[in-house]
Amino acid sequence: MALFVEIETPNLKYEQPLGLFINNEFVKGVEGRTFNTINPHNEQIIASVCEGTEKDIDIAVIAAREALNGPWRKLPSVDRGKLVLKLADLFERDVNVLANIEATDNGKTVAMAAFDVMGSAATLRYYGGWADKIFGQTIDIDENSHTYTRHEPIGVCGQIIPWNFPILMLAWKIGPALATGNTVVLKPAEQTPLSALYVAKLIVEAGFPPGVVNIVNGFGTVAGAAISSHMYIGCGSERALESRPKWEMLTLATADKVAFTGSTAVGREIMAAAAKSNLKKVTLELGGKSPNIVFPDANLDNALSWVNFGIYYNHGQACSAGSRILVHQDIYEEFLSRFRERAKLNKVGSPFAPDTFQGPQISKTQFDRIMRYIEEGKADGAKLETGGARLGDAGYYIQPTIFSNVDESMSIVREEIFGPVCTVQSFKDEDEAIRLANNSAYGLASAVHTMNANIATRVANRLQAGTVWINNYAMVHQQMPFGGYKQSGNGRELGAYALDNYTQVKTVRQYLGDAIF
Ligand code: TXE
Repeated sequence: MALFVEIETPNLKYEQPLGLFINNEFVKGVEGRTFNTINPHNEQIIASVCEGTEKDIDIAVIAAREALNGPWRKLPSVDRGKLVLKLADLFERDVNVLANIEATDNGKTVAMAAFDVMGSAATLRYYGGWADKIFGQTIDIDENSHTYTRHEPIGVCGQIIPWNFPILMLAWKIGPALATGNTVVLKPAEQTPLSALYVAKLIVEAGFPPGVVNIVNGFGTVAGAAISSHMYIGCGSERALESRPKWEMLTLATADKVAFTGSTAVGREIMAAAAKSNLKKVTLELGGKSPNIVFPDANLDNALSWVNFGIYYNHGQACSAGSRILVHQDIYEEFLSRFRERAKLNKVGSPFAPDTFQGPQISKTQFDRIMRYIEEGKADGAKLETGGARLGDAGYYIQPTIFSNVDESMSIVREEIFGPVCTVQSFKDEDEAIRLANNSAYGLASAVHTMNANIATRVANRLQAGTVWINNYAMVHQQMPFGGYKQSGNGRELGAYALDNYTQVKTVRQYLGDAIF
């Protein structure tokens, strides 16, 4: 098969790499397998890309290990930072191409995709700036001691990302990993393999040494599982290195990690695989069922806009989607009828039409899953306020959907639907709002809308969630840490906090006196 193909979108033509990206080269998989990626707008095949399997992961891990022990480790931190900054520049230069790839492969609008690309560039630039500002502490113990800490890279980092924000998740993952001196084996989601491969070209152009970033497309249960159970992302793979001398196996063995964004179910498997293999470090950014709370004194126009945006942006395919809307009983009826009208105004259609707000869902699997939840909601007795049906007969389009008359026994209230579907419930006071909001296995995000600063701060303090937005929703920024309470994961992405995910602390104590024993 060809390793490159020319792809034409409604706006431009570009050259799309199709291979696995290992050691700065595009290659075929060892087993020669390929898989198709589908355009969710028209259900047509866009391209056939190389599929990596266990053997390719092994090769990529060795490439990453050798880069780590070779040129990457020797590079001064300021030069490491320059490479990440250069990559950010290239993202911005190619924003148009990348946005067109995302719109075609993922189905999000070109405008939202461009926003993601610019956000990715900003993330890389933020972490590029950190590269030469990472240092430990000097610890005064006594006159005869010189004690200090070093914040060292963890090593080879496996990174497994989802399809809802393909390029943004890539930047969130590689930015802090590279800035802190790690090397990477990244597996994009099988639904959206294309933008990461284009980024691979930019990685070469930026001047990264071979092996620092490796990108292996493939399926979760094959390539993804090979990463999380890898003995050499961590230590000691017989399989990967059986032909190598023992001393080299030991040199190559350091404690590494896997970082994952995706479903809570797979997060559990990844943690178990890490535990069963070599206790590699694990960070997880998982699902959510985030509450969006509206008090009666809120600016209702603003609150409506944020509630609408909070659930329907990215077609409801956001881990932080505000899918449980809690409204004070005094404004419940008014809010619900205005929200219903507002949701109907959201333009659903082609990602390439300039006025589209909501594109198709990512895949047939996700489309079916969302429709199943809608049917379950109806069967459980929830009231369908608007939507609830497929739109058109080609592409995975679903109408913006609102359910009322729900309670916590229903799956549509408890489980992550990951589509343009939300529930609206009323509450009578602050305590009830908090009880409903926190009654979830998840704890990723939340929001409160009120003009009363005391209520806002009290509620923010009591919400069990990694992020609380006050009078806004989904405003994520590269400087703000993002991550989950409860079963929404562990570790924090973005901000200075993410540096901790990719460094380990070494303590060095030098004794300056004579022997004491
Ligand atoms: O996710 P998966 P899916 C949630 C959301 C959605 C549901 C299912 O609720 O409806 O998950 O989506 C890789 N070992 N989120 O099935 O399977 C897979 O190849 C290692 C929330 O698409 O979790 C892909 O790269 N890796 C979410 C990635 O995991 C495995 C974003 C995510 O896929 C693997 C996406 C395995 N055994 C879905 N199985 C968020 N937090 O934003 C799969 N993968």
